[in-house]
Amino acid sequence: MTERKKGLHELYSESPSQADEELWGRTADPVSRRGFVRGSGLAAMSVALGASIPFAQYMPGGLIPAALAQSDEEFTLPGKSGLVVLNDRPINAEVPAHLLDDPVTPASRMFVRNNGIPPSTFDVDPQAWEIRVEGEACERPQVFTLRDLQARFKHHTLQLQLECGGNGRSEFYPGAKGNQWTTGAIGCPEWTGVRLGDVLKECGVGENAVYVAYEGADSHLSGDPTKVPISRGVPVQKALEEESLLVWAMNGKPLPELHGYPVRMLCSGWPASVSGKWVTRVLVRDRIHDGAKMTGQSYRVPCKPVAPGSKVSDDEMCIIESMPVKSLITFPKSGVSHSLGSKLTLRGHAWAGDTRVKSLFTSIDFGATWQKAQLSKPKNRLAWQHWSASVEFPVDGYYEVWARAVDKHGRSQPMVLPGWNPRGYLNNACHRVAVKVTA
Ligand SMILES: Nc1nc2c(c(=O)[nH]1)N[C@H]1C(S)=C(S)[C@@H](COP(=O)(O)O)O[C@H]1N2
Ligand SMILES: [Mo]
Repeated sequence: MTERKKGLHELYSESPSQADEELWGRTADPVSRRGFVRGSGLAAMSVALGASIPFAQYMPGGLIPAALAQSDEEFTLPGKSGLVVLNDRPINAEVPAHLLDDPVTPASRMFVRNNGIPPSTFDVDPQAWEIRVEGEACERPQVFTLRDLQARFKHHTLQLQLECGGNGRSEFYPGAKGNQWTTGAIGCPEWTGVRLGDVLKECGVGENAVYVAYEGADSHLSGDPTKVPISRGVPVQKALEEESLLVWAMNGKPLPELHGYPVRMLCSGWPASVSGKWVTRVLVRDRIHDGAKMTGQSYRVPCKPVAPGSKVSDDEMCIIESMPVKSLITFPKSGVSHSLGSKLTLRGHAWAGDTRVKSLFTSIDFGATWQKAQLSKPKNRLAWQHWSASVEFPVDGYYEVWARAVDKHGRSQPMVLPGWNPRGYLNNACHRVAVKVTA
């Protein structure tokens, strides 16, 4: 089962049009590489899906039907349930969309992304954990224990989204190396900690301050102690935002080991790689931070759009800042059967990097028409928003429900893949689920 699904993704990532032809015998437009399902290909696809496709004339080619695209495979990590493992060294696991239905993501449903080997923190004294705040632009370098942070600064609890910059990578063509995230490297738990800004101000942010970066206690995959797995940061203005925190709790409990116990940084709305786990140092830099995975092609996209497959030199790559607008359909689970004549409730979440989602639309005809959904306000800035809708289907058959969010500035999720980039970041294409409507 698992093998077949992986095979399908591989087939499509190598060549979507060829995959279409091999699987369904349909031909795609050789210029745009996008065709529409027709003829015997349509019949073959309907057989595989077990239903006819009423809106087939709008169904783009080169797209794995959602009914076949999503995996059910389960993997167990301590404290996790239902996560799909993408790699076990380092541990990386994502969450199937239907398991992200909770308004506040429980720790058991939070994706895990490690660039190195997590430190063994099971028997550390959390209160005595030390964080050094220093750097060229830090006026009064200091060491704080977690106990100091908790005693000296005001506590804040906020619901904040965390999304890996590479979430959605598996869909890019040509493909990019790295964890083949589908849609599940996102979560929005509630975090408790102190404002990073309060701590920084206590240490004096010099006029020459440019960036604030973290270092963590994890070690490099090679085992070489002189190498750092990851050390990233954000411009000072982002670090000083009210929602940028140093947190010790997730949903009212101590941070789980895999999520950075006992203290992590949290700068929500930007690639989650800026939210350092197991933080040991906070650096106030007088330049753009140049730590591991800040330079070269890491967490960068071409400054100007490029053709898929292009080679882009390092000096033409720009650091990713805010994540783009995006949404998930968390109910129903892809592949459900629904009886004709009754309404189907849909729901999910939407988020927009460091801005807000203005509206959310759903479609049951591959984006030919869209209906506006109900959308909640975020619990606080940088929390995801919940949406719900109810749809009726005209006849029985195979449908895909698509969701499309639009942010405050009018920027929409694309229906096809957004700007190709060498490392496969920022895929915010519409999420879709398969629904089989039975008479
Ligand atoms: N110290 C440290 N912090 C880190 C990482 C890491 O490997 N080491 N990975 C980053 C990346 S790329 C992501 S996507 C998030 C993942 O956070 P999570 O595992 O809590 O979901 O942590 C970030 N912080
Ligand atoms: Mo990430």
